Amino acid sequence: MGSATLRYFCYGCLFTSVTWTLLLFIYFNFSEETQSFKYVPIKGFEPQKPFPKKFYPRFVRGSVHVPEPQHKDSNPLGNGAKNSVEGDAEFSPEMGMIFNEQDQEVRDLGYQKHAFNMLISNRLGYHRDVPDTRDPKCKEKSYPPDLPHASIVICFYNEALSALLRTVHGVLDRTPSYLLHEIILVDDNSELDDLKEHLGVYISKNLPNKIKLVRNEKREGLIRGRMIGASHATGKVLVFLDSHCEVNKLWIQPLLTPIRESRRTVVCPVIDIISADTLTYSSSPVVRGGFNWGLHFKWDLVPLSELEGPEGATSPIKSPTMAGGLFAMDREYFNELGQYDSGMDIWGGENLEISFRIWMCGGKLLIIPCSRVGHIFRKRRPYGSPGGRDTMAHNSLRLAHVWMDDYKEQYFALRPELRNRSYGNITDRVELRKKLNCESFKWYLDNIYPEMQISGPNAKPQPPVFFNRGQKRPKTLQRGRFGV
Ligand code: UD2
Ligand code: MN
Repeated sequence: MGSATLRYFCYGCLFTSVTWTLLLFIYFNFSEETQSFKYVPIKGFEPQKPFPKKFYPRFVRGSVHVPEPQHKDSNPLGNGAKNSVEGDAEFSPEMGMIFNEQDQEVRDLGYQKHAFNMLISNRLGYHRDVPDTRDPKCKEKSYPPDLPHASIVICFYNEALSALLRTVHGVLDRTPSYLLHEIILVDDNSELDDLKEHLGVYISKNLPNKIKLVRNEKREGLIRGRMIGASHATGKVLVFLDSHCEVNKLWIQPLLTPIRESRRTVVCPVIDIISADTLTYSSSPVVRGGFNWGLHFKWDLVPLSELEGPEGATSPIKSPTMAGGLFAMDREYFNELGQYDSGMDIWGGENLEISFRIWMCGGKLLIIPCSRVGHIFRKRRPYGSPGGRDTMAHNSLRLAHVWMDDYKEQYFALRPELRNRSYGNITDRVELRKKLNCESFKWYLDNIYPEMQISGPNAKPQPPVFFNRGQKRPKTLQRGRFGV
């Protein structure tokens, strides 16, 4: 009798635990929260499919808020999952999981306001290691000890606080202190609450004195914003970064070295890709900047002739244009060369304008393969311009009229509606071009960008261009990788 009771008791326990296991299994595998991940493209997983079952959560965690000051190795999930990655970037799927409504809200708000996954950005915190994406030969290079020190200028408008502070801490963590003269943050009159008092308090309480915050009283746009930042700078070299970047190992020494050799050399790092959906950091191929007659920036493969030197793929590469966001330049040279066109508004075109100006007025623009900086590539620009104006067209018109001589007709052939559009006063910029004794646009095309195809009556046969044979067309060569 006793043993039968014990047997039924054991069966009962077994039945209860099996039922609970089943119920929990169904809850975690088929709840709406976990299903929402199927829309998050994860590197290495097929899009539109849910995570493999083994990555589903086993228990529910609290929400993650934008963290308070963090030490280098802390992880806001508090679960031992690594923020850092060695070698190839691996995504920890837990980082993107939604455990409760608040997580869902942060994620939705992030996509809406910043066009990237703010939930993951917040969870990554302010410090993370990134994979060393440099060519192995870069590790054998050494740099002079007496490099000029740098002022880093970072303009931001309504940036996600975690992305902005990861940009700042990344610079602090991976730049030797003697080369970092200061970081100047220019708030372009952001409206988001946590960029107001909270950011000011965070900086004064937790960051060294060399981090300065300048607030614009009205929205200026990134072009005048950078000029304002540069006017506060006192370092020998200016380094401009977007507010959602992560610098890589030994990033600044290779940029400062060519500037030390020649103050008229302007340099850009290779821009690695930080995914907007997963925040994974991955390597970009070494490509160079070009443009098309619509005056859009584009990436081009590097001609073989540029790769044939003794240092091969690690030597600086001449680039006809820059992407715009990430570059370094001697500060006095920046001023001499006319800074930027202050008549340009909000976003667009300034990168081609400064590129043409550098080459046409006696400078040099190089991409430095051993310097790498990651940038969050969003699928759309998350902000507009006051009055919804097309600032890209306005800025492009200004640069076409100042720098492109008769070749501006190529632009108007594609954009006839802009031919009679007003573009403000360009007298100062035309005078600057004269004062600096700059070359013609034809000189630029013949000598710096002979690959540019000219359509219409000016067309002439193009010299053959040899690209790396068999090289797969890199993803970054697609148009529209920068903003929209
Ligand atoms: C690319 C460049 C960007 C700029 C732009 C053309 C890279 C990686 N990025 O677009 O630097 O050259 O092409 O103009 O090469 N910002 C302000 N005020 C504004 C608007 C933007 O401060 O009114 C800030 C913004 O927060 C960011 C930076 O300017 O830190 C660049 O803006 P973006 O990230 O929207 O530009 P992006 O990367 O699409
Ligand atoms: Mn950007």
